[in-house]
Amino acid sequence: TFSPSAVLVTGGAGFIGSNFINHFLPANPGCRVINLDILTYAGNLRNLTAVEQNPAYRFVKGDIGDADLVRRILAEERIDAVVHFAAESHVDRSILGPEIFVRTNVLGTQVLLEESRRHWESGAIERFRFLHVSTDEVYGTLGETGYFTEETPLAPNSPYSASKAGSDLLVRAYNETFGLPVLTTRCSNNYGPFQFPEKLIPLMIHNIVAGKPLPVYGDGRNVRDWLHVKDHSTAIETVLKGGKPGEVFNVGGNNEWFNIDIVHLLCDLLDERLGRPGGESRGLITFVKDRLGHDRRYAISAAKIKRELGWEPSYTFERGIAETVDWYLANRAWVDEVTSGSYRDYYETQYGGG
Ligand code: NAD
Ligand code: TDX
Repeated sequence: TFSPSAVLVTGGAGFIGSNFINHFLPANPGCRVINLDILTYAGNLRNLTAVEQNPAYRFVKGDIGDADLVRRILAEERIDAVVHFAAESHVDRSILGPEIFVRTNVLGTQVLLEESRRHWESGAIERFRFLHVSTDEVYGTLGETGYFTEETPLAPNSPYSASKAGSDLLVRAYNETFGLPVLTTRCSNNYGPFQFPEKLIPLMIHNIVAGKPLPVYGDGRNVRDWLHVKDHSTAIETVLKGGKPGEVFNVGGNNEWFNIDIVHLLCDLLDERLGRPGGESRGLITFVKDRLGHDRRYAISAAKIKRELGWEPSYTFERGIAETVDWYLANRAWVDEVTSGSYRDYYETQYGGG
C-alpha cells in the first residue's frame, strides 16, 4: 500500500474537502496536508478550526489554475499525493452560468495534472498518486432500474456534470499518455456537516427552521443515492492508499431516496426537535418548476471498491441524517455566516427571493 508523506488537498475549505482533512490529518500522523483553496462562496475556513493549529497542516489561498503557484507548492512541500476536490459543484449554478465550471473543473484540473506530471517526472519524489474526486453524475441518468458501474459510458447532462466528465477524461488521458499514476473516484450524493445550504438537504433544513417555503423540483420523484460525507472520506483514503493507478472506483451508499421522501423525513425530524405539531413543516412544501435537464435517477454500484479494497459505509442513513439535522441546529452561526452576502444574490436569482 501507498502511504503519502505530504498531501496537496485542493478545495479543502469546501464541504467534502474539509471533512476529508478533518478525518485524514489526525488519522495519519506524520503526514502533512497542504490545503490549496481559492475560497469561493463555497469555501469557508471555519470548517477547519479543528485542524488549523496542527503543525502538519498548512493553508494556501490560491487558484488551482495558477500553474506557477501549483508548481511551487508541489516542489517546496515535496508533495507525493494530490487529492483533488476543488471544483464548482452546484448543478443549478451551472445552468445559470456554465463558464466558470469549465474554467475551474476542466482547465483547473488540466493545470494540476500538467504540474503534477512535471513534478513527478522530475524525480524529486519516489512515489506519487493523483486522486481525482468525481461524481456519479458523469454517467447521466438511469430509468427505474439498474446501476452505474465503472464501465457505464459517460453521458453527462448538465454543464456541471459535463465539466466533471471533461476533467475525468483528462485524468484518464494523463495516465494513458504520460503514465501519471492517477486514481478516480465517482461518488453519489453526499450529506453531513459543513454542506453549503444550496444543496437539497441543508437547504431544506435551513428553510424548515426559518419557516420558509420548501422548493421541490418537478414532481419530487427524482431519485438520489445518499452517502454520509465521512464515509466518502474513508473511501477516498482507502483508494488513495490501496487503489491500482489508472483505475476508477465508484463510491455509494446503496441508499436510494425520492427527493420528496427526504423532504418529508426532514420535516418530521425537525417538527419533533422544534416542538412543532406533527405535520406542520410539511405544509411548507412547494412544488416548483423542474430543474432543466433534471436527471431522473442516480444509483451506484459500489461493488468494486468493496470487493477489491474492502471499503464499506459505516453510517446508517437513519443515524447520519439525525446527526446532520442536530449539527445544523447546533451550528446556526455557521449557517448564518455562509448564507449572507453573495449567497443571497444567488438564492434570489435561483428562487426569486422567498
Ligand atoms: P464545494 O462547492 O462545497 O467546495 C468546493 C471547494 O473548491 C470550495 O472550497 C472552493 O473555494 C474551492 N474552489 C473552487 N474553485 C477553486 C479554484 N479555482 N482553486 C482552488 N479552489 C477552488 O464542493 P463539494 O460538495 O465539497 O465537492 C467537492 C468535490 O467532490 C467536487 O469536485 C465535486 O464535484 C465532488 N463531488 C461532490 C459530491 C456532493 O454530493 N457534494 C458528490 C460527488 C462528488
Ligand atoms: O431546492 C432544491 N429542490 C430540489 O428538489 C434543490 C437544491 C434540489 N432539489 C432536487 C434536485 C436533485 O434531484 O434534489 C436533488 C438533489 O439536488 P442537489 O442537492 O442540488 O444535488 P445534485 O444535483 O443531485 O448533485 C449533487 O450530487 C452529486 C452535488 O451537488 C454534486 O456536486 C455531486 O456531484
